[in-house]
Amino acid sequence: MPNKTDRAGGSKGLFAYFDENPDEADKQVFGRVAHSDRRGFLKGAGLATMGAMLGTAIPFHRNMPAGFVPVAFAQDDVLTGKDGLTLLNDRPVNAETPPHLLDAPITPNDRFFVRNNGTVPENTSADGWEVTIDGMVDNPMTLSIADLKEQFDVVTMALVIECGGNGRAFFDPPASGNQWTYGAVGCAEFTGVRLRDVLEKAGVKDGVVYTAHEGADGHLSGDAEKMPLSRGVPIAKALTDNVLIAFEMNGTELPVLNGAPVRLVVPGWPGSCSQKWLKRVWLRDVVHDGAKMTGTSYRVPNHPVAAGEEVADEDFEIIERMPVKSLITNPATGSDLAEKSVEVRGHAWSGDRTIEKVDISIDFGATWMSAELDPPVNSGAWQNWKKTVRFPLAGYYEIWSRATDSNGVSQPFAIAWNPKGYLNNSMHRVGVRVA
Ligand SMILES: Nc1nc2c(c(=O)[nH]1)N[C@H]1C(S)=C(S)[C@@H](COP(=O)(O)O)O[C@H]1N2
Ligand SMILES: [Mo]
Repeated sequence: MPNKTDRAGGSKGLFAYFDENPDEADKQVFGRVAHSDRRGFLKGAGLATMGAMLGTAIPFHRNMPAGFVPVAFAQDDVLTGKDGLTLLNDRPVNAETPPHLLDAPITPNDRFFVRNNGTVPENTSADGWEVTIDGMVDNPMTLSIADLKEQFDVVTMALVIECGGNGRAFFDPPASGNQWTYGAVGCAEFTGVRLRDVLEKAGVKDGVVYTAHEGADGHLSGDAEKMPLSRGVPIAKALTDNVLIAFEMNGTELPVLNGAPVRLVVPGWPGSCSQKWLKRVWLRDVVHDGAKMTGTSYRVPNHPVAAGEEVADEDFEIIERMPVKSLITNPATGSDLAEKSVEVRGHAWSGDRTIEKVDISIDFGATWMSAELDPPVNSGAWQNWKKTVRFPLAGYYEIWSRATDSNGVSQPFAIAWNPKGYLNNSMHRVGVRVA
């Protein structure tokens, strides 16, 4: 098997290469231009060539999601330690989890999605790693991971991280960026110390407005002066008691792709607030203006806009809490069900709020049934729900789920369009055939 990364555009990454110059990329990867579709095999065309590369046919190719790259291809090395994730981009690495692989109440490390904006740091060893707390504090501090463990209460909490762009794939007109469908979300048990305790020890000065987070990852350009991502949160959010500086995930060290050896976890807010490979938390007297804090990044219009409408820069506001949402993790979409009844299961979450109810429909929303809903195991965790559903006849059904949160807000049928495709919390629909 040739080394695709070297042959197809060096450090650029296969996906970028196919986007920019599909014909040339096809030629380099396959030795000729793939038939028909100019977008190359990664976009779902060129299955014949994909099969040829594998040296065999792909009988179930119809089940392969768009953008899916067989793990047998060289790119699997960018997803080391991950199981069944769909790679959306290889540089930076972005991979989501198919909903049925998120069925467990706690997302295992090998199924936790990956959203990188830059390159993974070369050294992610806990030895010698330090996190600096500075800016508007009385006592700036530099702490090793051992210091964090010794000087502060160590807590374990189940916390949801969801990318602000989860669901972007369904926007029309399309929004640029990673085409996440459902799986840029997970809920893992994180162990760490409360950011609040650390900030209080450092002494938060009057007049602090915002945190600014910095990580050790590199900018894609290779420019050491540039950061791929540096976001922050209002100081009040940083001081809530479920915001962690985490050094373990599900009882073991963090996977490198998920921010080893230490990351922030800011549950309920866009995943981009949860800085990975954390090096610094800087307290500022202004709203942080780091990489991906300004322009259209993680910002949405402050008034309703029509699909495709241009929005002026001053009309954007920073996304804070994530909206109410639910996910059906059983059955998997496309399933053939042998029985006329099935246990429908999934999770639901809503930013800083709790979920009050989850309703299920199998008749395209005409009637709804309440699911059994568990309370969150702690604030910031998603809630598990289940409902055994009986289908009256054989045939095709869609199972829809709709969560309602503690403020009485439910998921919409349709997406409120915004230019960068954030915050799509429309109902999850799963299609099944009943025998
Ligand atoms: N240092 C750093 N932290 C980061 C990012 C990044 O690119 N660099 N991506 C952010 C974004 S946009 C998201 S959605 C989450 C994803 O966390 P995960 O990759 O562990 O799933 O990490 C956030 N933290
Ligand atoms: Mo994100």
